[in-house]
Amino acid sequence: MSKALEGVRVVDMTHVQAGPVCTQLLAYMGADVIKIERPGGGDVTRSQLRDLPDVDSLYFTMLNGNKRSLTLNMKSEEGQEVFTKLLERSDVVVENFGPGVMDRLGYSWERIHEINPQIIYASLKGFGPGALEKAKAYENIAQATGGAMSTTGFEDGPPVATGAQIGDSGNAVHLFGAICAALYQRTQTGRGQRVQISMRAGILNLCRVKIRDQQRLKHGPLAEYPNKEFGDFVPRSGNASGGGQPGWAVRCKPTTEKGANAWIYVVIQPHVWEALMHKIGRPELIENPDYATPEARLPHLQDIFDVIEEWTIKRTKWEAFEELNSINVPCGPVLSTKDLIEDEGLRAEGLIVDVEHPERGTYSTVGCPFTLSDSPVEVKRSPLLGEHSAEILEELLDIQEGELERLSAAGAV
Ligand code: CAO
Repeated sequence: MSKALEGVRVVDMTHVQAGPVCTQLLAYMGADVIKIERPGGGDVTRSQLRDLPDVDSLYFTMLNGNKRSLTLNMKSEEGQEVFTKLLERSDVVVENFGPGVMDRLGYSWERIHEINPQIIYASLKGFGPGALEKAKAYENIAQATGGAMSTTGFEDGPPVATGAQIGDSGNAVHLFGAICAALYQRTQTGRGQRVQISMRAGILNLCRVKIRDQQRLKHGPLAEYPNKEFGDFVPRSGNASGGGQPGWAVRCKPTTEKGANAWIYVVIQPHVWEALMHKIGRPELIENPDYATPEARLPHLQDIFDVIEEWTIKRTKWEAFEELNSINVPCGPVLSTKDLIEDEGLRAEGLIVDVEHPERGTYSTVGCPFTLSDSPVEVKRSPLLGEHSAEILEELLDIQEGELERLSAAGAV
């Protein structure tokens, strides 16, 4: 069966997390992704946070599946010759270097566009034009500057970064969507174009409801927030739901000694109120004027979730989930990373996948988060450093005999 992006060649200049996750999605969709890496060490994540000595780290392997690796010294003349030829024969080039790196290498957008007017040149930076333009960025810097950290955590505690890598992997998804849109437009115009995203822009997009609430503040306190007092900015609101239906995390019966994740998140939709109160054995609250309508409940949400917790604490999170789900109450157990990696259902869904690696043996990775009925994903291992150098040079660049040795001797590959 064909793949959605079959025939699309991607020159992957990305490193660390944000860029590689984007190009991994392109590869999952069938694009031929050629990862360009510095000879010797390659992507810095190959050797970061290693769990096993001398083999590519999980940090690297889980972000670079389904790609081919070509080592190329971009600071050598020969390396640049090869790179230019690659650009001529490719559809997309993606990079997430620090500000100005591509220009310093001699590959500005103008030059890339001149080399191949059909190529799509996608860049991810920390920040867009303006005061922060020249600053480098990592995940939590993006969360700090895009509105996520100031709105995450509890009112009386410090700003908190989420465990979900919304700045890196989250923005990889934004960039993936933008590249696909540019590829589609090219089918109509025949032209490539420049695609740019900043990590902060992506976080801001994900903080849309907080910017909504910032504007609502002008008209009074945010009634659905658990906070008692409001200043002139959106406060941290713990586990309150960001949507129109109130929700909260409540404790359950621990099944392990520590019970750190013995919690369930419960949302109270107006039409499940009655069934929920019957279920937890508090039918007298159904018609109580302090609780009977969604508006009446808003100032009492903490009391209501305390009452619900009196019920959940006597059940494990899965028992509570089953019972609440049986009456259509939206809820979800708080699952640990251990819960997730051991979840047989996630494996059956193709979301946790085991992959064979020649140096580290079997490792588990996260599969493609979406499915296309005409483009099945086969998750493959990440490449070893320079594993496909010879193959790519011979196949794509028609190099002559002896050329590979010359490039290698010059330190270019
Ligand atoms: N051959 C030769 N040199 C190469 C090369 C190759 N194949 N690939 C990269 N390099 C060089 C670049 O030319 C550059 O050198 P100069 O600084 O001399 O121009 C250098 O390696 C990379 O520079 P950098 O600024 O990208 O790297 P850094 O480690 O100092 O910073 C990071 C890393 C992530 C902070 C920065 O790349 C960045 O801000 N990127 C944009 C935002 C981003 O993606 N952050 C997410 C990271 S995931 O948490």
